[in-house]
Amino acid sequence: MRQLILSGDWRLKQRDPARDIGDDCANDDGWIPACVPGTVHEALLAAGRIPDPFYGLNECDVQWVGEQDWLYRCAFDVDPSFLEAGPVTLCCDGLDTVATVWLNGERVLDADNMFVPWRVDAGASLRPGRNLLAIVFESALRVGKAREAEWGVRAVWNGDASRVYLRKAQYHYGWDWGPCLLTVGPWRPVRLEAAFARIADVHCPVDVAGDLGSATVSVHVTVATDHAADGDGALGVRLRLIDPRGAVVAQADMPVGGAGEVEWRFVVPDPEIWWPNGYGAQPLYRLETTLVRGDTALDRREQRLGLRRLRLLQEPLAGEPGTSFVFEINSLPIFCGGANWIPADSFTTRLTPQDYQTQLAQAAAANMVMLRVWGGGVYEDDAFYDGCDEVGLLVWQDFMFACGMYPAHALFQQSVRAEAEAQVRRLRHHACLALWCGNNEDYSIAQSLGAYDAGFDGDFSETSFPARAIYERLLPEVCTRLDPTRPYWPGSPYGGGDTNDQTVGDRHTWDVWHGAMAPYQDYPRFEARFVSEFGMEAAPVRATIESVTPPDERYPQSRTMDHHNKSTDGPRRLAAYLNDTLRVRDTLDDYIYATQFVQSEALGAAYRGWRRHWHGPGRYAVAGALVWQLNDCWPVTGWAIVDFARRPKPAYYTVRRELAPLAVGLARATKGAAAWAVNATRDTVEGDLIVRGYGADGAELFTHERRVTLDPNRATELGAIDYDPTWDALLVVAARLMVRGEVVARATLWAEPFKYVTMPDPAITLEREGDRVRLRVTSPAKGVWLEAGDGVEWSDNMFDLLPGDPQTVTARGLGDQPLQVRSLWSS
Ligand code: BMA
Repeated sequence: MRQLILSGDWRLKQRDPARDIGDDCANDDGWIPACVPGTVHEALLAAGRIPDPFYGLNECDVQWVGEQDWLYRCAFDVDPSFLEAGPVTLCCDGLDTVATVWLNGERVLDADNMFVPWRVDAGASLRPGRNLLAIVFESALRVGKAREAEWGVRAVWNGDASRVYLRKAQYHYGWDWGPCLLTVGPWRPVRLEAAFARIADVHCPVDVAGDLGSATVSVHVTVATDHAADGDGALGVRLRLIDPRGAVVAQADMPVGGAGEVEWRFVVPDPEIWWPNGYGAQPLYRLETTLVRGDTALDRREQRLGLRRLRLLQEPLAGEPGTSFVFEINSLPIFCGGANWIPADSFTTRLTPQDYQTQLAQAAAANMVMLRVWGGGVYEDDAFYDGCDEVGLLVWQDFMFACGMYPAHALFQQSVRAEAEAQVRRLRHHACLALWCGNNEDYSIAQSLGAYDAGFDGDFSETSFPARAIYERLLPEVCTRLDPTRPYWPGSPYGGGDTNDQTVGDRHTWDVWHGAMAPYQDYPRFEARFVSEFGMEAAPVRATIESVTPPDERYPQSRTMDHHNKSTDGPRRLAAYLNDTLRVRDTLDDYIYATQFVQSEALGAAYRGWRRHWHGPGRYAVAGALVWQLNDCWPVTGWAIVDFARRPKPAYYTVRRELAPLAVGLARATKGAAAWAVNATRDTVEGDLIVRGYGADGAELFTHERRVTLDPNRATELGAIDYDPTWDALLVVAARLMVRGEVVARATLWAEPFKYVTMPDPAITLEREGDRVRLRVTSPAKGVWLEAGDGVEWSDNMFDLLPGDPQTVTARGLGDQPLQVRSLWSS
């Protein structure tokens, strides 16, 4: 197979509807250079035709871009030898979204799904020498509105309602954390393929035995041939399975039969097993598939395979109603601490493999085990899934539907089927992929409209929730047929008669922040079998704010700050949580710290409270917690724990501590406090629990010490810490879990709310030695936040410091940079 990637001389201009396409292409006015893959906004930005949409209020000034049609053109040369290499196919791997493609004036493709890789025969239109490819992109907004006018207005949360009619990334329409930037463009490569025969598909499901003693890789290769080339030597497929060190562990050579299907089964004894982050290594085998004719290799595919065993267990629980929702990997139940992932930029074509590596490394370093690719974004780039395979992050993969009452008419379903088949085929070989999920919150919005009758199982097209035909019929059929080894889940949240059921399936716990705006301290009681969303807003890191905020707008309630908080009543809800928790101050730095403090406390309470319910076999009452959200697509005050500039917010470190293999927890109890610890390792851990009570002046009021045994892979209750909870003098109770003399985990329980506590400045003292910083205090310090320049990797941050328990953090890259330290009561 020969390939010609059309990434060279692309031009772009606004389409002139008064001209026919030929004239418009020929007319030299108005063209600007364009990158492919890329988007119109990026080209206009590069040409200085629009301001940076992220800066200030500029988003409002660039909406016209989404209302226009745009014309791309690319002139390219084809060598005659290319045409001799076989029939030529034009491949448009991703067109956003409603596009018409013209090759030398011939209309060769009508596309209207951003998630479908389009392939059309280019033979008749292509010629040796100079060729012209033109792509017209229609305004998604206009097309959506037209379909809405024809098919009816449908309900949505977030963005313009017409979005449900377009198979386009839904967050482009604006979301409660993102700007409305209705991009258009070839967001994936455009290329020509010439081949008489090629590898059309390789399916290689892996089956690992329960005892992990062997693995079977069943390989199904589909070869597409053009019989014009028959006769000069038989077609064959060579398979090679290569171990993580590069040694060929098995190979096979097979002739390609008439149907073009080839099957082979490799059995790997004592396989190197792929484990999620924190549970072992992520060895990756390589499966090489080569299409040969005689000694000539015609085409080649390589896939990296992690050999692991995956099950989703929904079983009765001892002493609890409902059923569990446990991901079992390699016969080991795994508590899935992690986060929701959204597209890491409004313009994903700007992202580099390095961007993905950085963010995935941040997630893995935070002891996360799972990321959920959320249904309002995109099926991510290969670099994302490759990265998750490499660092051991399991992926909960939504199909791209979010917060809407989607149509389900035949044309729409046809488009969705093509999309689902293409994406399942593309992603199914990844070891990281743990679950296919039908949509995000479409059952929630349907339920809120009274349109969801869980018991109904008839013809959904006759109901006011026709999209069930997609989530409960179309998508499961595609997944079962093309990827039978992986579980499918109809939606998130889903399970039981009520999408908010706490005893079955997954749940979006928004009782805190949305809905009742419950205090974050109540998070533990909003547990569920699997919490797939929850969150608290916080401002980004100051440097990120400054990157998009004019100097005179750098105060908490400025128009620009409000514009960069997209949540419904976002600034008001934040103000409420700040008011409930802290003494409000008015500088931007105080506001940033205060919002980040509350986010840190809130997420800590949630993870700590829910992981306590990971009680062991038959009692995994809460088996996962995925925070909304890991990342951002632009600079914004929002739920992310790592801001758009990849700068971790304080909550990032709190999450990391709460998801550490060993963690300890304290909670108020009638006669003092209750303590527990989590041991996520596969070994029993012997240690010491030391619990001290301190007064505001740092005086030690009591100490409890006890030997503890922590069984593997569960939370263990460590009993009561008795003290008089009304003891005014008592400010904070602090627990340390010690193993072999080392502190492996800490927890604190403070008198709350913090706004009622008057404290002296804790006078934090720092000793620096290279990249190590040792901190100590004489009186309790809450929320110690260390800051220096970019690029410093903190081993820990945003922690509490107690007298007699100094802490040392490593700050890789700190060098002799100035260091700021602040805490809740430091002036
Ligand atoms: C859930 C998510 C997103 C949303 C978030 C915060 O609804 O699925 O749609 O951004 O909550 O409101």
